[in-house]
Amino acid sequence: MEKKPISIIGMPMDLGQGRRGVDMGPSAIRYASAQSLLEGLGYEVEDIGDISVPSPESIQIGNPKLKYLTEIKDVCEKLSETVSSVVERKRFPLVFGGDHSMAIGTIAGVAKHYNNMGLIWFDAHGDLNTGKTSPSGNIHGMSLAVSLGIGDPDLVNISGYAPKVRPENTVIIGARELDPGEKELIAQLGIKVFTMHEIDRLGMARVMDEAIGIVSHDTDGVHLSLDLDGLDPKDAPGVGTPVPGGITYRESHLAMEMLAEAGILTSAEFVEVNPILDRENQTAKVAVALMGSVFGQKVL
Ligand code: B3U
Ligand code: MN
Ligand code: MN
Repeated sequence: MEKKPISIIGMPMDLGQGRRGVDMGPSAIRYASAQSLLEGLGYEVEDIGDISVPSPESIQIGNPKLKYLTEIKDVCEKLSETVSSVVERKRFPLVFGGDHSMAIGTIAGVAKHYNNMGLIWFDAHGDLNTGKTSPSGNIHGMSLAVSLGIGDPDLVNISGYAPKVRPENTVIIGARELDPGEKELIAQLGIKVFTMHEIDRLGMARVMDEAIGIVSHDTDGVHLSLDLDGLDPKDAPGVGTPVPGGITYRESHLAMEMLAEAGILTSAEFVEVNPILDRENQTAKVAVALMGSVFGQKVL
């Protein structure tokens, strides 16, 4: 497989959720030696640094149903531009986060370069709320809906086009906590969701075969948005909203290895690493180990 040069971007964002610390995720992932691992696998890697994100102490929360909307829109526009310029330079954007509202920016930046982009949303949650259905007002629980063109127009129209992805090209893997409005949207849009039930019943290998089939059917690029809370909290404790009964370390590696074998990914982000809630940087280390598998690391 061709080893496309990689550009790392940090998104030290914590405005989209309720707990401080996830803004330090990019540092923790860098500290876990992401760049040297990828270089060891034979990639040319540049780190273009962090997008500048205001701290919540310096701004107002605004509308409680869409907390920090203005600032999240602004920083997602910046992230989108940076990600887009990486794609223009024929490099692979690899974004470290940061809360999952950042996916609005990452996806806005990549999807404009594809006619029909596939999307893998690896997460305990659906992130399919809107300002109307969200129980929290936290925008990290809305980022998939926004990318599908549903929600607040300021977010939906970031980078001047919408929607970014189509429901038939989207899969969710690892879901085990969905709000009523999210379930309605899944039924309405017909999004394929591999909940923990399907993972237990079919096994991760079959789930990934099916997921890869869906996101690569008639698409010309595939983005991986990996929320570390998709994993079981025993394996990835450093996340803001842990949900028991998640994807194991081994299953998640198999999923990443199968993506590497399929050779379909054109961009990726690893999000929701919260070093304050973590134990000895375990969750950032898991994120980096999974990146190794995504980029082709094998035992033999
Ligand atoms: N669905 C809930 C909780 C949540 C979403 N994403 C995360 N937590 N990480 C909400 O607030 O939208
Ligand atoms: Mn998420
Ligand atoms: Mn989640």
